[in-house]
Amino acid sequence: MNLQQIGWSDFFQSQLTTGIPGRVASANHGRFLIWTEAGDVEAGVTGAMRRARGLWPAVGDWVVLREDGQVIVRVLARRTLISRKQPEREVREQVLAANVDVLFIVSGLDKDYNERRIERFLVMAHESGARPVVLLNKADLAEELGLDLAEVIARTAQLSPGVRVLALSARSEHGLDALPAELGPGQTAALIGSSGVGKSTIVNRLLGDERQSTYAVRAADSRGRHTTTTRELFLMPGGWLLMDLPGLREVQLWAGTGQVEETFEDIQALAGSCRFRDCAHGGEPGCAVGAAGVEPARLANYLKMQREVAHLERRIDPGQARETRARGKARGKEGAKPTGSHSRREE
Ligand SMILES: Nc1nc2c(ncn2[C@@H]2O[C@H](COP(=O)(O)OP(=O)(O)OP(=O)(O)O)[C@@H](O)[C@H]2O)c(=O)[nH]1
Ligand SMILES: [Mg+2]
Ligand SMILES: [Zn+2]
Repeated sequence: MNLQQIGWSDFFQSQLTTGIPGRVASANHGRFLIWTEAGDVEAGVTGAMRRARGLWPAVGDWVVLREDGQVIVRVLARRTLISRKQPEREVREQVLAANVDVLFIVSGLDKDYNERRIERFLVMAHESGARPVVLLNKADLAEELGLDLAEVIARTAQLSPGVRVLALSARSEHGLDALPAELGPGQTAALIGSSGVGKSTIVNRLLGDERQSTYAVRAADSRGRHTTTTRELFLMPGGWLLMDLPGLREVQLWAGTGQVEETFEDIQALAGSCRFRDCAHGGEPGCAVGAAGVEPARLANYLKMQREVAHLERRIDPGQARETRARGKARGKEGAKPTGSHSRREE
């Protein structure tokens, strides 16, 4: 395997001194499948990593293996990092995937479609450094549900200025070829979204092979059954990479106020013209956001996420806060603490 074909670049080369470079293709309870120039190897981590010193490898990471190829000794600094706050009350980062170029935010055009959830994933993408593309899957069901497809696409595109939106049906394969077109050779995409939106079906159809298990959603609410339980990277025909992720039940943000502002750039720009500097955009006189007629539910979600990340920034310990900021723009900086998230299911 040629390393460039699986995402290797000067950014990683410049960090390498000794050892064998490889990319983490999957992880399973502290054992990792690593793609190297010489082929696939299965490796563990050093004792120091286990004692939580040094980054814990995530799927998509570039790592350095000891000369015998058995042990990961180092995780190279990441270009991008997709993470969220762990679902429990504990204030910790949970890393989902590393070095992703394009984040496909998948939503089903059934009862799953939820604009507020898409906005949340968009903030997550802005924090990660990956480019978001919204995939509206199950387009074959839109008509059945009385949805005007063109109208839904247009609405979704207005959730965040400049965001790309693609409608497709993995089932009929209609619109599927627009996905590879979003990526260059050796680039990596990941599929994120709630359970049952069709992420694994998309992987299977693009691979032309039923590699991932899929399972029907509940008819009453279109909810999936958390069929995929591990993160895995696939080499796609055409020379790009695609990561399937388990469905997320809850998306608590691990982001800063800057990323919320970036996602809602239009609201942010309007806010600069409000009469009061500390305008809460809740009906104050001279509020430019109110005057512009921003959709109330969208505005409410913006304000809610602003409060959420401001609260997070106050609660994370100073060390973690520094890392969050360091990663914000200067992608490449080592950003994550080992979270032990490798053995968790994301529910
Ligand atoms: N009608 C329709 N059904 C689809 C489409 N894509 C996927 N499905 C169905 O949706 C169900 C869930 O698909 P999965 O691929 O397992 O969903 P997932 O997002 O991987 O779910 P998790 O692994 O649980 O996160 C399956 O029954 C699929 O056949 C589509 O384009 N149209
Ligand atoms: Mg799946
Ligand atoms: Zn205002």
